[in-house]
Amino acid sequence: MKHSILIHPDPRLKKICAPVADLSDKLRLLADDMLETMYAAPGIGLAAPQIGVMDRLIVLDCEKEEGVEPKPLVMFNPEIISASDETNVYEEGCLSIPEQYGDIERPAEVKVRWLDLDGNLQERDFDGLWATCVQHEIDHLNGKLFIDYLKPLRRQMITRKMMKLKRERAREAD
Ligand code: K1U
Ligand code: ZN
Repeated sequence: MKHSILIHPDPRLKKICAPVADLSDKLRLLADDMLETMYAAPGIGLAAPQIGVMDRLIVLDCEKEEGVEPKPLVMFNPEIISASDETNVYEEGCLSIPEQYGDIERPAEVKVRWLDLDGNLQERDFDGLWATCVQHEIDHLNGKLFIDYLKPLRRQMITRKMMKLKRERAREAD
């Protein structure tokens, strides 16, 4: 089932999410729903709080080449266990902040540990867009948005635009 994506500002996008204690079929179904929601958006990542679920769960698929098999990843309780000194700047977007972009500097390579759908611990190095995306999604679990890295004035401008967008969408739904 496809879910609707929360738009900034929303208090749920500012909260720290709780670790997942036990993997259940309900959580596996939620991960499936999140992948469906991400692909439909379309996006390359999605974090549970973006659909109003305050669990530490993210999904991502940064394989953008057409005709190539999708490479979905589902991560419960993801943790960055090391990060490179070398950094990368990428023009990031966010499904919770539609049509707004910003150049964000982050570590170029990260090692991430997480629980997979079978409850097995996984560890893998990410670079390129995968590294940027996994850091962006883990930030969501800690109530952090890419605009929090921007200068206050730019952040305020984007927030005002989003408030206007939400008012317009609410009026259309009436
Ligand atoms: O978390 C999110 O809001 C999803 C976001 C992830 C992200 C994008 C760019 C850099 C870091 C993290 C998106 O997927 S925005 C949409 C997007 O980037 C995209 C959509 C379709 C094709 C390719 C990219
Ligand atoms: Zn985002």
